[in-house]
Amino acid sequence: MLSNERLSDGQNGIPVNFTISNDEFGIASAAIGDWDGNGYGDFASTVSGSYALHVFLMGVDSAVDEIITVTPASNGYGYTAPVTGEYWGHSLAFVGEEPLPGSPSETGVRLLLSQLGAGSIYDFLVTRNGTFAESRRYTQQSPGI
Ligand SMILES: [Ca+2]
Repeated sequence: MLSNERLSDGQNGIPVNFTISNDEFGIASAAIGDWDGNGYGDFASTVSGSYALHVFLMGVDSAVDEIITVTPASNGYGYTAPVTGEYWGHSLAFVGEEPLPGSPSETGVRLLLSQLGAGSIYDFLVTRNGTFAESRRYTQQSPGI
């Protein structure tokens, strides 16, 4: 291991009081490559208790340069917000970086996110300005599943 940094409230670029006690901050995380092209690997992480998906753009000395947050209230989500007992973001996987529809010079990150309790998997294309360029939900009732 070349480095080991803890990211939590008030450390390494995480604002004070960014997390909430028992909110399941970081329950799922995924490396997303170097989305902003600054030479440092970036990652995404979920907060299942408050239905948030954060993208952390990393910088020098494992410090967070920027945090991009999307939630079910963000533009482009398109589905009913989860309710208590539905663990939105219980697991997370990075699919890839791809051009944004209608704005091919910009890229978004495509992520798969599960919603435990609701039997759903979401396929999101997240933008740098904290919106969903695409949002799809798959359930047992989806065609082909
Ligand atoms: Ca980066």
